Amino acid sequence: MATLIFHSMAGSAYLWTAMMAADEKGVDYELSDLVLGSEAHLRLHPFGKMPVMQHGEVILYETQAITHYIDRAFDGPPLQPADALGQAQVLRWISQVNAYVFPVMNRFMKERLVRPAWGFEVDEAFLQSARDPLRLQIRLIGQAVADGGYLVGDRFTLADAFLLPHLLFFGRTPEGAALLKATPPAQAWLKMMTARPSYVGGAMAQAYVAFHALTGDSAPVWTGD
Ligand SMILES: N[C@@H](CCC(=O)N[C@@H](CS)C(=O)NCC(=O)O)C(=O)O
Repeated sequence: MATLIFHSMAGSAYLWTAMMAADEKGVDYELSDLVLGSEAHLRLHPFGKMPVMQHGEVILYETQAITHYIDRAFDGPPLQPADALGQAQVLRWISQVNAYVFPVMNRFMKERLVRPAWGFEVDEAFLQSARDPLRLQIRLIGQAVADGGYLVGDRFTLADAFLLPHLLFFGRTPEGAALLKATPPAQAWLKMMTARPSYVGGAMAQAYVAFHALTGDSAPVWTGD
């Protein structure tokens, strides 16, 4: 049995963040598929979200808590700086991704690519209202990674693992591709992140390639090369 069990559906962006943290740390894990909203799911996560992490007797939900635990409980490269400001900047980015990036980028990508592919109506008003926040977000990301290459400092941290799934899939939309093209540091960050062993061959990379078959979009397919 693997050291960690992630209870989740395989296509969860937050699961991929947790898996990336475990891969970066060198901790093995397995996926235990859950049925969204089932009794078993709600026993593990009272708010019905995913992923939930299990480590022996320890059960944790909320990806920030899960990844922090993985970083602190196991040997391996630290995934957060030790100094107060560096750690605060990682926390600030995780909060920024959870509060602002995820709700806008993820929904934009779904409205723009997934809903039309499934034949559902698209919320054009949302797409319009998201344009300015998205421009701001890409500008802030570009500024953050311009110096050290990573969101915080010059090495991979949990902040990068939180942002990656959202920027990666947003980059498949025409608007995301255009914003990335206009923001070379953000594009360079994506290229670097998708070359990491913790991405290549992992669940996020597989979902990313499979996504092309669903949406047929023409954005570049990051496979780590
Ligand atoms: N605050 C949660 C958010 C997790 C979350 O929203 N996960 C999504 C999948 S990426 C989910 O559970 N979606 C199912 C739903 O909202 O019904 C965390 O950090 O773990």
